[in-house]
Amino acid sequence: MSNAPDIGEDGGGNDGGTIAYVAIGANLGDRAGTMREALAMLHATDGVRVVACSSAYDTAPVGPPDQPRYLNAVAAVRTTRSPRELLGALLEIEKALGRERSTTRWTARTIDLDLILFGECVEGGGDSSASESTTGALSVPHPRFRERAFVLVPLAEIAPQARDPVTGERVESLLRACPGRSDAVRSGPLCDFPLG
Ligand code: A4P
Ligand code: MG
Repeated sequence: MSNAPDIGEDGGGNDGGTIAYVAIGANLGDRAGTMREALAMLHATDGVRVVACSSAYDTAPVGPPDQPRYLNAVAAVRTTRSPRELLGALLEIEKALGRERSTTRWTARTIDLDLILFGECVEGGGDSSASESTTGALSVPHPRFRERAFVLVPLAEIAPQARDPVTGERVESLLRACPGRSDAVRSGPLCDFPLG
């Protein structure tokens, strides 16, 4: 079951914060356990509250072959932090949970936290497929989220009406156009603490 309170369609906050969406993925170790720890750490971050979380979905890896299947989910957070500060917090949580980066892209990982949408913010290649990911510079919206079923399926569960500020498309419409959307298998609830 998802836990999806009323999140404003415009991505703005109704109490001074901004709604942002964070994709959570793992395909090494105790996938669900590490993802739950990441969620709890996100919720405990100054200026960040998890307000909704999708179910976890079991998904086929996109990228190099011969890596385990992923568990994926998306959390909605309300935050008073800037996009860069939020990304910094995500990177800190990944590090604390033992994420090791490979020089090869899209390889197996214990935890991956990607900033998908930050209100209506468009920054740094959010509208291109550039190779910004290796530079560490912020790109929001995440440049590949429109083609990733492992992001759009859980995102559509909690925020079908959220809008991509680059294309103006709603998440539910991006999902309808996304190949592989029916391959994500819902595996159960993820968040194990009360939200809001
Ligand atoms: N960075 C810049 N903007 C952002 C942003 N909006 N969110 C920088 C997150 N990071 C951002 O990240 C590399 C650098 O991007 C960071 O230093 C950060 O400062 P990374 O986590 O090492 O890169 P990545 O996750 O391997 O690649 P990418 O391009 O962020 O993610 P993708 O495209 O989502 O691919 N298959 C399944 N089934 N499920 C998955 O979750 N994930 C990937 C990652 C591949 N295949 C997958 C899955
Ligand atoms: Mg990442």
